[in-house]
Amino acid sequence: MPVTLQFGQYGNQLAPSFLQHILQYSQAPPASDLTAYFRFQESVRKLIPRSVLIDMEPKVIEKCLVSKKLNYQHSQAIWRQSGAGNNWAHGYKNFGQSAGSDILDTIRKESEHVDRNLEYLTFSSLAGGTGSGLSSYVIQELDEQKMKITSQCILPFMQGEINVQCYNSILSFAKMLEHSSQIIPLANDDARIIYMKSNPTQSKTPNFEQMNSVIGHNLALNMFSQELDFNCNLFKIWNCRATPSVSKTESRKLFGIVNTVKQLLLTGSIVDSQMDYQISLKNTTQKYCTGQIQLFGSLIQNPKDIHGSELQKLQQELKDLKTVTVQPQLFKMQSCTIKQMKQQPLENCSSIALNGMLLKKEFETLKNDLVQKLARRQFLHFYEDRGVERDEIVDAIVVVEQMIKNYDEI
Ligand SMILES: Nc1nc2c(ncn2[C@@H]2O[C@H](COP(=O)(O)OP(=O)(O)OP(=O)(O)O)[C@@H](O)[C@H]2O)c(=O)[nH]1
Ligand SMILES: [Mg+2]
Repeated sequence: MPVTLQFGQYGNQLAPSFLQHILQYSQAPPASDLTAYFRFQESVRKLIPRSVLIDMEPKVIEKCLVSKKLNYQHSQAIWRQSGAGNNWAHGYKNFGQSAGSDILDTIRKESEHVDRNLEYLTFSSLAGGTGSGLSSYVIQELDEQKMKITSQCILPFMQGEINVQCYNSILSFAKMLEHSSQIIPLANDDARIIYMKSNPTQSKTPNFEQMNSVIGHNLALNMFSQELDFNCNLFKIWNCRATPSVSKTESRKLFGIVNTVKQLLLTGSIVDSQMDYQISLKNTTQKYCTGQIQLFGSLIQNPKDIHGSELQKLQQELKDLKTVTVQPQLFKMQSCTIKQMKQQPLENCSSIALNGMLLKKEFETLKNDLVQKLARRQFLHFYEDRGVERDEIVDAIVVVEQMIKNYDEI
């Protein structure tokens, strides 16, 4: 049962969207057990999230606390008066030291409400200061207590966002690789693409709230009724996909969903519209360790239905994919489970969690940028001034390089 830890601006803006989608999908008939992410608090007679809200500036947390949508309690929140100014070292070293014990205390109190299978689900951005740095501190401490941690993080826009984003992202991600059991990275560029492709009439770029509704839907569909569980130290990275990619209520045919799932696997695409349908098993280059696919919908229950046979076809094809012998033999999936679900959060939909390195290009860009900046000692003093030495940064680069190599060698 996960306690949700919301770090920094991203964590405290995204987690409410995720939890609201969990509520919405869990209430689809037949109602599934809500207690994973929520608990009933007798004193207020309300369902409240099993969450801890952490930020070093007050603005975003105040918004969470006054919102009536999720009933967050003041006792679940820890904040200070000014943030970490996009500096991982400030979050990790300074705030870790000054606020760390208060934060761990609040986490401990929330955890006391969990009576079985205590674990943690963290939300943070990689590029900021508080979320990236302070979450590194906290997951390190929780790992020392042998806790299971799943970390969801957002990669920055690759163009022109924060000039030290390569430092913060690589330092923060390396800590996740070291201390979390599994990581669910998503990219802001991808969230923007999904939103824009799904809303072709809107010409303006989406704001964070709109992007968070895309991410919240995706994560909730993947996580409201299944546990991502691979438990392998070398391969910790899950890429979540959803079809439909945005939470629309329009009815879809299962036949279309099954085909879309197949093409999402073959292309590695993040969005289910305008995929490249030229890509087939013969010319794909995707490699996965494993995958977990859930198909939701009423039609699945009738095996005689034409859609039922489509489903069997997908199952057969996925089985074939595991032992595929086509040339060039590039597509690889060592194992994959497909679950058919009776719940119906939306009318026929699917969640797809793929253990693979689908964000390789983005991580390589961040890593190479950091290597170059470090060689010129550019921005290094921001980190050294706060007690993070060059060697610690080099170690983080090596950890991320090793992760990329592990996936290359599948
Ligand atoms: N998708 C999405 N990205 C966000 C949101 N808020 C911030 N980001 C991204 O997160 C990164 C900045 O990190 P923040 O979470 O704002 O930073 P913080 O943890 O509050 O840390 P400091 O403000 O530096 O103390 C950038 O890459 C932003 O694009 C959000 O609500 N949604
Ligand atoms: Mg902030």
